[in-house]
Amino acid sequence: MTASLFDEPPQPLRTPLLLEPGAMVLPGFAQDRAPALLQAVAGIAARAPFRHLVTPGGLRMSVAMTHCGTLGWVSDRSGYRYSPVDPHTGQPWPAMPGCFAELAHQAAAAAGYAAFAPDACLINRYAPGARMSLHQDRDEHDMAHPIVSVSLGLPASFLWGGAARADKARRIPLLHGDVVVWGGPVRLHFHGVQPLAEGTHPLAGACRINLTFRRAG
Ligand code: MD3
Ligand code: FE
Repeated sequence: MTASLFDEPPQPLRTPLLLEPGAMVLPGFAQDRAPALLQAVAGIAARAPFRHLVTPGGLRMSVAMTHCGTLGWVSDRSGYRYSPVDPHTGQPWPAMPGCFAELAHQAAAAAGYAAFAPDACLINRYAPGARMSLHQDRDEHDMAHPIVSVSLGLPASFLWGGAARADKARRIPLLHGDVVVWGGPVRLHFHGVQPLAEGTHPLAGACRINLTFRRAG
């Protein structure tokens, strides 16, 4: 008997995918640049260390965060806001590396957003067990700008909800090198990340890194 196409195991869909109008998945868009991106993350973290923010309600977030760009997202008893200074060091956040800005610009353009120029990159680090509960990103100044997210390292199960917190959420796998562009009608949708499964990634080790590029100011 000869081998046929139908003997192949089913492959996951790895072509650009419109989750819904405004949410475009670009599978593997950042894969070739992942080593350079991870190296840049290490350089940023050497100057602005990863830290676990405490919510205004007093809860320590399981995800560790740092930032680069002219603005970074901070949290304290008075609430969430963007700040030009890292409260941990008293210094400005590290500059956004050229490879970051270039990737964000190219991914946004591929999803139909011309001239996206982020001024902030939030860097999330998930260890096994870390999660992000359903929330909206609403601290940016102008919601007309999209958000570009880049997943690196261990895979995650992303929770994709709707305009209301109670809307049913879908689970979307996000793998190393995947990029998603979120904007327009879904810019204020609820979303989250399920607890990260145990594992070790050849480049990133026992963690997942997520970059979100924003126009915050
Ligand atoms: C949909 N981060 O940092 S990235 C966050 O994987 C955040 O670390 C998640 O949610 C992570 O705020 C998800 C995907 C993402 C980012 C921003 C969005 C999806 C979004 C903003 C609006 C709608
Ligand atoms: Fe978010």
